Amino acid sequence: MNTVLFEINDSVAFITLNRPDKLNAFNREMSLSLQETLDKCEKNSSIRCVYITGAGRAFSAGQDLSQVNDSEEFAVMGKILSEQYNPVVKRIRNLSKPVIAAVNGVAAGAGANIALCCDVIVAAESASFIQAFSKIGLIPDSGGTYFLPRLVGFQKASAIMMLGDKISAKEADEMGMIYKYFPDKEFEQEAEKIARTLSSLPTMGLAFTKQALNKSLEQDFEEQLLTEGILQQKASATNDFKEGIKAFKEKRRPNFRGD
Ligand code: T3D
Repeated sequence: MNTVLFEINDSVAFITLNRPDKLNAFNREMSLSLQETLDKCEKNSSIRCVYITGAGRAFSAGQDLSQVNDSEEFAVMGKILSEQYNPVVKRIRNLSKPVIAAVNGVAAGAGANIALCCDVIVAAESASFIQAFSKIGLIPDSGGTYFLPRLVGFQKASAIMMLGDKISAKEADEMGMIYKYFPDKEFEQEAEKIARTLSSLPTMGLAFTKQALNKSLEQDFEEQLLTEGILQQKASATNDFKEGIKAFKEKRRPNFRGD
């Protein structure tokens, strides 16, 4: 069975974490397969949005704990992070296309933090987010200590990570952890609609927006203004910018092609 399913529909790449009997917990194969799949998305210029979800009732329960047996295996965790999780979150942040996390069910541990590094995070009403690490004596990883305080503020992040609370989609929405949540019945349709909208926008402009946002996490105001200037110049050299201006003047909807 493929641990990661991949399908291109129009210009959206649908990636499904596929170990439903383990709540899509990550083993090495699934992490490496996800990395390869994200590389395919980067290389394929027909893909203009990437959609990540989980098979079955979960988004992902994080590291597969059934494969962690003793203290010897825990000793190699640094390696697991550098080979299995960090490359995934780095690929998502550096991908030159928007990535939407469609959190269909529980997202725990690294599963939660992989969702939290995506560009747009939407959830089904019954989904939840759990920083499960403290329950097993670990620290939050996969970029969680970077993104969560920036999303919800230092205090909320600190408490959520230490207590390992189960955060409902509604709570996650209210505290700014996610973009939106939808009733379960409408979730898939609504999440896909957002993905299709993203895929119809000026892809290069969105890539530059993503670069600017990445920089904003580490730069001061003056540096950020410089970055905006450089990236705006690049955006203004795209065909989609020309099309955007032309369509505005002709009072019609723009037809962006992503170049
Ligand atoms: O270097 C490193 O390795 C460090 C990397 C760390 C990254 C991490 O992600 S650490 C955190 C790992 N994840 C967890 O601690 C979460 C563990 N799971 C849970 O807390 C709960 O399962 C959930 C809250 C996610 C869901 O609860 P619930 O009640 O809906 O389902 P359940 O009954 O607990 O689980 C259903 C099945 O999935 C069950 O299997 P069974 O009994 O039906 O055969 C359960 O064992 C399995 N499962 C759930 N999570 C995992 C898992 N199997 C393996 N690994 C899991 N993480």
